[in-house]
Amino acid sequence: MNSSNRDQPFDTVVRDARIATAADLFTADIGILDGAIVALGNGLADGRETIDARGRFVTPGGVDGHVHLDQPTSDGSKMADDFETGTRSAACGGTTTVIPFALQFKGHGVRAAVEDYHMRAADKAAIDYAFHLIVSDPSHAVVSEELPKLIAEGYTSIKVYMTYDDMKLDDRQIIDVLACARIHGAMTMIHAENSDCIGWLTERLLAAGLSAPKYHGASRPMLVEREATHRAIALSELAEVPILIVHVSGREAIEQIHWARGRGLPVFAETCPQYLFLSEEDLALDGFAGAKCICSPPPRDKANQQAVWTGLQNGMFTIVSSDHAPFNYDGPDGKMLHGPGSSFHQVPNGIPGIETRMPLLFSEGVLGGRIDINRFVQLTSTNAAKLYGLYPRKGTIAIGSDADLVIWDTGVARTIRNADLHHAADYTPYEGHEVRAWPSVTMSRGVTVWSEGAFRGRAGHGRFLRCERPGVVTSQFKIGPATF
Ligand code: DUC
Ligand code: ZN
Ligand code: ZN
Repeated sequence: MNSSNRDQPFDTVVRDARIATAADLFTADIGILDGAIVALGNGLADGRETIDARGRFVTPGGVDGHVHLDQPTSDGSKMADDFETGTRSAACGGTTTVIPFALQFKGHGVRAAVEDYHMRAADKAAIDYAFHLIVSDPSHAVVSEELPKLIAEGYTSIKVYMTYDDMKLDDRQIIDVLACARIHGAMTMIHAENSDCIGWLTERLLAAGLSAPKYHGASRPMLVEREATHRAIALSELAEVPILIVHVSGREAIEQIHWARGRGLPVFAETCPQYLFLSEEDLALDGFAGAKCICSPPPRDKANQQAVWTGLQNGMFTIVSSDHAPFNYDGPDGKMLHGPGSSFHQVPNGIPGIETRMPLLFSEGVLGGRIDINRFVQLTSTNAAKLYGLYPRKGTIAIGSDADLVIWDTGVARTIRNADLHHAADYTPYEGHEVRAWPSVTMSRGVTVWSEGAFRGRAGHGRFLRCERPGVVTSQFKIGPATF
């Protein structure tokens, strides 16, 4: 890095970058002014700062479309990361935009959740952020008044749950939300697991004295996810609106998505690193340690891991998100909320992974020869920006886009250690995994937030992003009064 005088056309020039977008790979200089990319070309004049990227891949900053930060819970647990630590960790792993969830509590409004969530984020985020809305109580007032206004204001994605007593919707309620999403132009994300099957299986496991963390997997087998995935698809077909099935864990759910696409239905799919890099063996670790990997759906067997990799290769998956849902392992408000050795069904669901998402996929996906770098960019950045109405401001390297960039270091093997990560959780499920790629530099709107192995950003740099109505929704259906 070197500095020159102030009479420069650019604040920063990233020189000789091997630029990878969702479609292209080419070498050029990137000229940055006022936080945006203003020039791409060879032999650009120096900027006030020049960064030599010769021989290195430069990708758009990651858009992590599924993270939970400082999300209130109803069971007394507490997320380890707030907006400050969560976005710091994201930046250090190459992510420059996060989309966490403003959660509606039953009996309360969605707007109240949004206002509360803005207070949690303000002055804390180190990178840019938008909000999804979790709708747990789709009353008439919510679907006919609150959601339409919120969608128009830039909250254009909604998550609904088919399980968890405090959040689940029945089929009729899901249809109400989907119809609202269709009319007003929002993307609906669906957590697809059959709640009654999980309840029945859990009761039987506990009655048999089977309560160790590994039985979390037995309480939520693929059938449970497969049935709910199929039902979610059917409901979206009825409402004639695109959906995204989130955190898809294996073959049987993938088969349902494949089936839906064969019918021409606009069904999108997300998977997460835990379904590529963790398995049921991690849930079965000695003692209570398997609780570190309790998330839903659970990590499956190795054959399912392979099915998920194949889905990344053949286009079945649209995005790879972290589903960062950080709870400490030790302590009274995390995985041990009900004490060490508590039953699997009392353990808070979720694992940390916001910082490791991009390096793991670059390393095992791109450098491991499973996907090319364009597919990596699609899965980690571009497609999320498109699904959630942030493209082309985010998710690409183009003139006019925000200068959110990652310069990759692909030369050095590195072992993931929680001590080296920047989240506030007291463990990583990827402890000991070796990666061969890590961001050398992360830039958020032209500002270096990670370089030379240190966080260089600041709390409060991150801005709230109002999302456009996603093109994949509005291009399919005319926004306007319902046709039925
Ligand atoms: N679903 C999520 O999306 N995140 C954490 C837990 C869950 O069930
Ligand atoms: Zn979920
Ligand atoms: Zn989640």
